[in-house]
Amino acid sequence: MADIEIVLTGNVIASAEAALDRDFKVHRLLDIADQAAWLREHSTRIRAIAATNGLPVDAALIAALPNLEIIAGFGVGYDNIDVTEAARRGIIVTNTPDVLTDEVADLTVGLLLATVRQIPQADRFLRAGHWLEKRFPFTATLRGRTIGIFGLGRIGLAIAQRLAAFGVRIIYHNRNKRDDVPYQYIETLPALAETADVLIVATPGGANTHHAIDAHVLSALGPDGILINIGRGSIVDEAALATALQKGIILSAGLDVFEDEPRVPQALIDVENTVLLPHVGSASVFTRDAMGQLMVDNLTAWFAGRGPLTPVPETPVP
Ligand code: NAP
Ligand code: 8YV
Repeated sequence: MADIEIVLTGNVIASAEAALDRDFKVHRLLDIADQAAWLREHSTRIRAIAATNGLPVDAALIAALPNLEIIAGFGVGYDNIDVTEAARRGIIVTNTPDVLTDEVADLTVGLLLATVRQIPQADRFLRAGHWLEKRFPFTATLRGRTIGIFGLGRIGLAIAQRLAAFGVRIIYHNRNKRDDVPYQYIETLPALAETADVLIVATPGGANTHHAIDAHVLSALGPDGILINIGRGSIVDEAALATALQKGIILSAGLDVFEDEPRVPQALIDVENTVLLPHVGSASVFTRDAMGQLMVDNLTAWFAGRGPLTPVPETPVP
């Protein structure tokens, strides 16, 4: 299949780039200065896109590639891919579910503990020499908290299972109640925020969840409330969040994702009551290798006539 030509939209882990180079003729969009001119000349030869998260595969790019068969995403979230347009044209979209679930859930628990017990703030305090002068202030606690999970899917459930060991109460909201979990279902997101005092966001991004965490939800979470977002930045109204943190409408926030990555609003950086991570939920070598392997396996399976391994629900196997 080395003669099959594909486009790679950005950077993926080296092991995946090497596998793509071994199995396909890869054109790297980032290396092409005049992409429009390049697409006019080469578009008919491209049969697949290997799509890195964050860089859009929009309707225009899909339309520019008339012989496109499959878009293989590097990541479980695919809000960067115009999946409606792909489905309309009969193009398969794949993602990388399951192989990253545990890694992201581990990171979420770490981010929650770091936020509630102010671990990065305490580290900064010690490094600055302040311990020689005074003690670090007492922090909030996880004890007695109710954790509300917005998006009890693969990752949300793995977070819940980990947090169960901490002896906290867990409740959740999805569009659909699950019959296979022991956690209480809450009918609406505002009611989830009202009942919980930690709100963990683990839904996909995209139009359905855009700014779902708004001023109203933050107000419902309350002055002892903690927001943790590992879903997508677009789910949170960042301006409303900054105001809520500045005014004590909520206590603190731990964020791994932002609306305009890698740009982070200065207001979220300036406040002390945030823990901010550069979208590292799945970013271990082990897990990125597994994600890259699954992305490549989807492409090789498709071109070997075995169908895609992990198509997204919107573009099921024909
Ligand atoms: P998943 O298994 O599809 O779970 C998504 C959950 O969100 C489902 O339970 C779904 O339930 C719920 N949901 C979807 N839309 C909703 C809406 N509008 N309102 C309420 N609930 C909604 O996906 P996953 O594998 O757990 O991944 C979840 C997301 O995590 C990804 O899409 C990605 O954005 C993010 N992620 C982030 C990182 C990181 O590095 N920070 C890494 C991996 C993934 P219903 O369908 O019943 O609503
Ligand atoms: C990665 C992610 O950051 O899988 C996702 O949806 O957000 C993360 O695992 C991303 O996919 C890598 O670019």
